[in-house]
Order: sequence, then structure tokens, then C-alpha cells
Amino acid sequence: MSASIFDLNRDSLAAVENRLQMPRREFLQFCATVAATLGLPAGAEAAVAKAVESAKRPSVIWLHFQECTGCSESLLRAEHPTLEKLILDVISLDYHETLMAAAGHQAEAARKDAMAANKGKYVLVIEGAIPTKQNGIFCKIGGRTAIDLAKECAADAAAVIAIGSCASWGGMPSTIPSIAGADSSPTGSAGVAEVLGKPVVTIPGCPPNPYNFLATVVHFLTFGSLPAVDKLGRPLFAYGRLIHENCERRAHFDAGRFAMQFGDEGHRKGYCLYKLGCKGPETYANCPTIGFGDAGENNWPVGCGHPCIGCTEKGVGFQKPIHTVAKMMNVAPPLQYPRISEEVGKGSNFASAAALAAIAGAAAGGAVMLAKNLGLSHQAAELEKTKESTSKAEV
Ligand code: FSX
Ligand code: SF4
Ligand code: F3S
Repeated sequence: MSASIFDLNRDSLAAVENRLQMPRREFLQFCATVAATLGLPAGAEAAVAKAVESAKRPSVIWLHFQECTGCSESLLRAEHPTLEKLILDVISLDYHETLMAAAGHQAEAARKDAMAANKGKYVLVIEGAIPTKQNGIFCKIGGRTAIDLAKECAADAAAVIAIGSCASWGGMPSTIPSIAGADSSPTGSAGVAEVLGKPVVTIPGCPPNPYNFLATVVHFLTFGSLPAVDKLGRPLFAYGRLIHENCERRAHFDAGRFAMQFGDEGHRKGYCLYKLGCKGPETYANCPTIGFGDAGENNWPVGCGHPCIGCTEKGVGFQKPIHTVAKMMNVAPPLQYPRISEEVGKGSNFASAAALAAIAGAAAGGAVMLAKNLGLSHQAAELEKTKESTSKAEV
């Protein structure tokens, strides 16, 4: 029989409660959240709890290059536990330029000491892209280029994690300006794997969801290895599915109900944002399933009414114009639909809309229905426009 949380030692739970200054219930809830995020089978929270309570505390060296520090900021907003608790307990954050008190030579010494003391065992986290043009002179720390520092710190690391889209594939700094002849970003910004010439685990997103980073670190603590990744180094537990597959507006998409412009009736009713340029159909991430900021249901870009811009996806985020419609990677309707979030009091029965959409999606099966729906919706929009202009003319 597999271990359960009831097998956890009461004394060690009390010890972790003291250490984390966190009620036992909250600690177990955190372990369950991480286990669920990782897609682990039922009961795995016990293994997670055991790993966290033993406090192995791997040394973490965190480098900052071309970025806005949004990745660190988003971690600071994480709950269960807060980053402060995580820093002090789950990992030993030995070098982090924006959070450490040390500066200058003292900070450099802290990095070198931690690397020497934990040779071959520390986790290197890199936030930000690495400029490669003109030998990388566009980003220097302590007189060393980002290229140099990344290579030096990666040489003896047990694992390298690129956090954020900038470090994963270049992100915003790698955007190619829309000027004649431009074929790369001004500083030649690249992702960590490209510069190191070897695969690394990537947690893209601008900023990335803090749980995806926390879960990756806890996986390392629990199993002594990093989670399974796709060919771009993204953990499958977080980036294995398209946003479009789990979106709460998906039933509207399959039923052909679209917001045509911001603030129109469809937008107010929570219809699908595909026609406003939502990149959910070509973006792999778990945003709809885990949300952001522990601020309740639907707290993610599409949930708040903004099309996904594909911030996790190379070649989509910061590259494709926001209102260009997405490429469809998979048109098969899902077997189940997430619950639609309805704006209360707008007079529509969304429960029946969802049911009808589910039936329509299942019956039509994919591409044919999709094309039909999109066509119908365009026709409907055109009809609306004609009606509007006719009524204006009548006035
Ligand atoms: Fe910023 Fe991080 Fe975006 Fe980049 O997140 S939120 S620009 S991914 O490297 O700080
Ligand atoms: Fe959701 Fe966007 Fe897909 Fe519409 S296109 S269902 S808003 S992910
Ligand atoms: Fe980014 Fe789209 Fe998620 S913009 S945060 S990948 S919903």
C-alpha cells in the first residue's frame, strides 16, 4: 500500500509547523497543491510532505540578465507558502541579486562560496535572456558578461532551470523590430539552452506561474530528479496541453460564440476571445487550470477578458500581433468542458449554452464543425453590422 498523509510522523509535522511558522493544515494543503500541479497520483502529497519536512535545502544560485524581474516578483506573490517561507525553508537561496542584502564584492564572494561549497549539487536558476551580439557586452555584472557568468555557474550545477520566457527562449528582449532588414533583436538576445549549448529545464511565461517553478523544485526535492519535459525543456505537467483545451470559454468556441470587439455583448457575456486574437489554440500552458495570484476563480488573462498573447510560446508571444488570429494546432473538441463562467444577470442561460455547445462539439467532431461555426459567426457579425447601419440610417 502506498504511503498516505496519515503515515506522517506527528513529531516531524510539529517540527515543520514550527520551522515554517505555518499551521499543519496549511502545510499539508501546500503539499497537496504541489502534488496536484505535478499531476501526481492520489497519495503523492505524503511523499512531497516528507521531502519538504526533511529540509534538505538545496543551494540555489539565481542569476538575473535581460529581464524585468517579473519572474521573481511573481514568486513573491505566491502563497502556500509565501516565497519568504520557501526561501528560508525549502531552498537555500545563496545568491539572488535583487533579494540579497549583500552588494558588490561581498555578493560576488557569496556566489563563489556557495558554488564551491555545493559543487555539483546546487541548482542554477537563470532569469532573463542573454545578449549574444558583440560578445555579449550589453549585459555585464561585476565586469563579466552574462554569457561568461551563465557558463561558469552552469559548469558545476546539478540542474539548470531557465525561469521566464526571456531565459527560456529569448522572450521580449529577443523581439525582432519591425524595421526593414532586421532579422534579429538589437542585442541578439537568446535563451539559456542556446547559449550553454545543452538542454535545460525551461519554465516559460512572462511572468511564469510561480507554482510551475515551485512544483519543479519540489519535484527535485521529492524524487531527486527534474520532472519530465517536452522537446523545448518545458515540464509536461505544466506545458503538456494547449490553453484552448482547458479554457472555460471553450464551449463558446465550439458553439461559435465569439466576442467581436472589446466591450461588445459577446465580450460582456464571456464568449470566446479567438476573434480578438486569443493565442490559446497555439499556446501550451496550464494558465486556465491553476490561475494566478491565489485571487480566486478565473484569475488568468482569458478569465479576466483579455486574449492570451501566447507569452509562453516561442514565435507567438511578443512576435505575432496581438489581434492576429491563432493557428489551430488541434481542432478536436474536448470530451469534457470546463465550467463556463457567467457574468451574472445578463439574461442568458449559460448552463444550457454549455450543454448545447458540448452536444454540438461532440456531434460534429472537429474541423468541419469548427469551420462551420467560424463561418456562421462571421456571417452573424456581418448581419449585426448590416442591422446596425440600417437602424442608424433609419434614425
Ligand atoms: Fe520579466 Fe522575468 Fe517577462 Fe522576462 O519574467 S515578466 S520580461 S519573462 O524574465 O522578469
Ligand atoms: Fe479560450 Fe482563447 Fe480558446 Fe477561446 S480561443 S476557447 S478564449 S483559449
Ligand atoms: Fe501568458 Fe496566455 Fe497564460 S498570455 S499567462 S500564456 S493565458
